[in-house]
Amino acid sequence: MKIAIVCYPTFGGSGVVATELGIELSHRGHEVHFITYKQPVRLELLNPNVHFHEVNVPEYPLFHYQPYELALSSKLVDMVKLYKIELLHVHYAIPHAYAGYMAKQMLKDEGIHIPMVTTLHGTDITLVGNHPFYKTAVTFSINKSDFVTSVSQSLKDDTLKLFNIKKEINVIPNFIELDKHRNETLISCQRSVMAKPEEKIVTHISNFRRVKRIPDVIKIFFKIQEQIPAKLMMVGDGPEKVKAEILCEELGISDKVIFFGNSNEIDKILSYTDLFLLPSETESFGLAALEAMAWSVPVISSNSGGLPEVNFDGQSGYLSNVGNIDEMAQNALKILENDKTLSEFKERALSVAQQFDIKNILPMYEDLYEQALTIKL
Ligand code: GMT
Repeated sequence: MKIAIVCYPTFGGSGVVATELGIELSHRGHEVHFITYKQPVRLELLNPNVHFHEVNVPEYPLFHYQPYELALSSKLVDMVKLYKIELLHVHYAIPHAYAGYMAKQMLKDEGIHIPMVTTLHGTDITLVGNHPFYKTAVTFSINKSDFVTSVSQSLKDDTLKLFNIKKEINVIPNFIELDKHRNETLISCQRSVMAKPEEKIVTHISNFRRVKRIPDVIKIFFKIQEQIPAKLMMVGDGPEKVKAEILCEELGISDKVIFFGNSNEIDKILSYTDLFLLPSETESFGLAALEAMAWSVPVISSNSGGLPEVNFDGQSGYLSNVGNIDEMAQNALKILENDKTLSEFKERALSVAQQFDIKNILPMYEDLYEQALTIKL
């Protein structure tokens, strides 16, 4: 099958999911065309089934806002015609479903019918898409998609609650490539760079936006390090990072916290991590938690959104109400203080992650694509 994938190519979870999906589809013989404004971070281009087409948005002084949707829909039309692409898969509704619909209409005018699958990821529904300034167009473009998927049941429920959706929403959870984790060689990374042998390693990875509740991460860690020797790895970058550094200084724990910024060495960091913290305000899925679990890392998270669908309470970690820092710290210590308990949690975290192995999830997308190709447009 010839598939075009549209996504945000940056460090966000939706771009990671779209890229990993495209790569795996290419390994299974599909021809995959990434149509994005930059090369996706995890994309491997030395693969004959993977193509990358850059969406350029030329600047012009008249434009206060650059017309990205226009450039994207134009590029989609041109690439569909040039490569005889059979299906569009757009990730993140805003504005990709809208641009995809425009491309479909332009192609229809030329007698080319192409189905579009839209995957909803989270903030395109819960934070941004729901804004009154976007809602009309987001509702329209979801309803105009031929197939709609959401990454969790919780996101599906939110979508149906917040928008007037007439389409069936198929839940296809995010996934992880477990083989990659097993085969990874870690020789170049030394645990000693991060912590002393007696110190437990606690990690948080995100885009440091308010929704991640970064101050909670620091405060939970503060309570952990009061009881046991520990270090905190803060991986990622975003608006809350400077405030987080200041909070560490105020709490007198700067020497116990390493801020990595955006890192390409996430796997190495996770391979030495003992506990992952994700106390988010909301999280449609929590891909970062799953990535940690794939490295046998238990997770302390909030119980909001789709997190209970990924992090199983008492098995792969613990869940608490948003903002309940005391309980999260107590649960963290319950896991970390005893080596036997820690190793049991590590084992179970991996076994929960195995349920989300790409091998189990990818056929769900392939089935949907097959159905999409057979519908009358
Ligand atoms: O909001 C973000 O953190 C980024 C966003 C994205 O689109 O990159 O993440 C959302 O999609 C991820 C991949 O499906 C999910 O794992 C995240 O839970 C979700 N974020 C939120 O719902 C806050």
